[in-house]
Amino acid sequence: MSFEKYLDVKPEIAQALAEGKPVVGLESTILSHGMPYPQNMEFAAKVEEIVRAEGAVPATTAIIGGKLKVGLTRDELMMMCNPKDIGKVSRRDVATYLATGKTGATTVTTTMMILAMAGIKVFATGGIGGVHRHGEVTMDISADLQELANTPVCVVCAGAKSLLDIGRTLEYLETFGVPVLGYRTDELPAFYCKSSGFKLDYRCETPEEIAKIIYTKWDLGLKGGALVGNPIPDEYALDFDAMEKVINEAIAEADEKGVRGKDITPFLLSRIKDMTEGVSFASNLQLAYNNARLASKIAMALTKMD
Ligand code: PSU
Ligand code: MN
Repeated sequence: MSFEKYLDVKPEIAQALAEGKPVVGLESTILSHGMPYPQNMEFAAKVEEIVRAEGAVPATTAIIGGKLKVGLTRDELMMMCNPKDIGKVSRRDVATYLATGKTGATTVTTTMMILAMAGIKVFATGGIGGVHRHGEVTMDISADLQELANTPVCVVCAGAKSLLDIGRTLEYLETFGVPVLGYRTDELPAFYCKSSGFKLDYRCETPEEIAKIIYTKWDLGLKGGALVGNPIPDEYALDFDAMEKVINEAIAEADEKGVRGKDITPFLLSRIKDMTEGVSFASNLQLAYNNARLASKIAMALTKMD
């Protein structure tokens, strides 16, 4: 057994890690299945630039040619933006994609897996998966939550969309021992909206405070990751009730069409974008940039503790 032979770490990233410099992981499902083509191409390049501007090295992950890629070339990055023939890869799919050489975009789950193998501790995304509404009946619970329970990566997100059952998502994380930290907020943010109505137990005011908590967790030998909820900047935040209406409509449409399993999240994301005529997409971009900035600062603070 050895995962190293499957791992392909870009030289720039390997060097940064060897020198103890900050590296920030980024996922590719947000490109392939979370954002529309071709607008996602601009996002893919810009989010990496933002990490660099903060003084960290970006590491976007994907599965390409039988390898777990840590860091993509410009061409690979652009290839991941065109969802044709690119699968959405969760933990259960990894071995199949590696063994068959298929190209796969990594979700929060698989990005965490690959980052942990490479020794990267901080990861910026948009929103995580969670317990779906009526998840207590359908058992549709994102593998992202189990990964947070088991894999030592700190995930910076803008909370979870209210297309999920946010309350049950937090209950699940509590059961599995995942710290959820609010960055300058008392509530878990709801992606496009600054607050969800669900209180968090911990509010942190600085990236250093967050770094100290996760450092301590791992120093103790506790397994698993941590989740940071970073609210969308004021100027891009959308109205909760207005979004709720759109989301309810999108869910009803998914039910009617019988959309199931791993197709649900991408279906809802794309319907929400169309129904809000792109306003929600502009917010989506900004919250992801905002998370990349905070993740870079946390990664920087962590390098000073190690
Ligand atoms: N939520 C978003 N945008 C996304 C995703 C979730 O707002 O792009 C993606 C992430 O890659 C996440 C995945 O890990 O969807 C969760 O999918 P599922 O619900 O099938 O577990
Ligand atoms: Mn699911």
